[in-house]
Amino acid sequence: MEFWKILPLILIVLVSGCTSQVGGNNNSQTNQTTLQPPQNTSTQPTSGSGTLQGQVVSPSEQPPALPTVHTIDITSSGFSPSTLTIKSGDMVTFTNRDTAPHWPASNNHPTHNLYPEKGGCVGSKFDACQNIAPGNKFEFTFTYVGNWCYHDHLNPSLTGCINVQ
Ligand SMILES: [Cu+2]
Repeated sequence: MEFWKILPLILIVLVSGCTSQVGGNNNSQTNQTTLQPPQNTSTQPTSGSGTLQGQVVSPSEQPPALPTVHTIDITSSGFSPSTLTIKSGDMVTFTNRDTAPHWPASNNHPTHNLYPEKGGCVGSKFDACQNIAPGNKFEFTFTYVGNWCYHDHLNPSLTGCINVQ
């Protein structure tokens, strides 16, 4: 009779033992879960500072990425304006407003080698290298600092100068 009284106690001890083991596993998982948030917290400030650094870098890169476009009209009387001051990296668009073709090109005629950037059809790359028909444009970006004069290759008496600073 005493064994039947002790058996429930034994079962309770066994069950509580299993429960304590499961609880122990839960506690260990809880400890692991508790360790992760500090890692995430330490990661968030790092990504935040990275975003701040990106914001600091991009404004310093924007000014060179925004070149100014200047327009020079070509008429039968020549280039207008005939003298223009720009900054290095700016683009100049030569627009033919005449009824006849024109051909902007770096001085000096006919070698066209005053502007130092190579790669043109004759000398300098600052050269339309063809007739610009009425209404059409010739675009060129100036990167070399200096006073670069040019002419109309079809009528060399028409001249102008671009001062690149
Ligand atoms: Cu020429």
